[in-house]
Amino acid sequence: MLYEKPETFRPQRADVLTVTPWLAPIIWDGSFNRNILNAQFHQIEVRVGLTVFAIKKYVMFLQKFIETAEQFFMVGHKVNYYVFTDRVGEIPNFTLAEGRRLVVLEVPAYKRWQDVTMRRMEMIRDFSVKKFVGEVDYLACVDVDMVFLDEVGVEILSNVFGALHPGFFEKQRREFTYERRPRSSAYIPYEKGDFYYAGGYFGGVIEEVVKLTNYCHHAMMADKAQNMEALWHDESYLNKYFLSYKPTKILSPEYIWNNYYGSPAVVKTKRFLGVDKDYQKVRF
Ligand code: UD2
Repeated sequence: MLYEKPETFRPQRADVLTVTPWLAPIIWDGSFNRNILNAQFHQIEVRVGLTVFAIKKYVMFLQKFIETAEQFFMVGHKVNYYVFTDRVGEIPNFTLAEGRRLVVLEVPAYKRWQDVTMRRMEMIRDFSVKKFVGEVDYLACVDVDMVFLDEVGVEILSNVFGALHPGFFEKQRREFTYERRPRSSAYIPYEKGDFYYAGGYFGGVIEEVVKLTNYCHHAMMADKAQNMEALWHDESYLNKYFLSYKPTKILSPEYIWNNYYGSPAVVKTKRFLGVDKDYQKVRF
């Protein structure tokens, strides 16, 4: 394969931070060569699992999610879609490309929407240990009310990764909506914090995903035992986890955009976009 030599004195992106102080790359468009990465990951025949929850009415988002994932997610690689749902009978049939399969996992539906989103941690942990570990090398765990608009490939893969929340990547520490009550297990004081990570995107090798989800689930249960729930639910606990256990790769907000935040110049492509939804209608 032929490609341009990397130039020591010419950064690939000079307008954004592309590496953290703990030396984790931050993935922005133009900062990597997908062909080089694909060749590396084909050599190890990487297998990627994509977990997604379609509980109750959210099953309506699955069709577009999978159709667009077939166009843009890990094209050319082995992919297992793991669909967690309480409505097995409503999962449409999909025609998938070679090397890709969809696995439906029947799980209970919690009554409150907050519990639906938070309990994802426990379910991902449990299925990782009993199933995913033997089937895939990496997991990416995302929201379902999303569509892929551009390529999301092996550049996202790393030991443990998170994504910058589109609403906060330009903000200061004090403006992050971390949980600020010291009693909560998700508590982060105002003088701490690196980034504000989106709840709807994390992943890594199975062992790391088990560590992350187990930590978050236990933190949630500890809060529940004292009648507390962190401000932004699973997202708050995820942010707490990443403060102590730094991600080894961070995805720019291209990977979890929402048009509510407009189109800033640094975001050169919107790879994965939130679908507008009427919260009242879909959650209740
Ligand atoms: C944000 C986060 C989300 C979570 C939540 C916590 C992003 C893009 N999203 O989204 O990950 O941290 O805040 O408050 O960062 N779900 C169902 N059925 C339901 C309710 C939820 O399947 O009845 C699943 C579904 O996969 C959905 C996810 O839970 O995508 C998160 O719920 P949401 O999309 O309603 O949360 P939202 O938009 O507040």
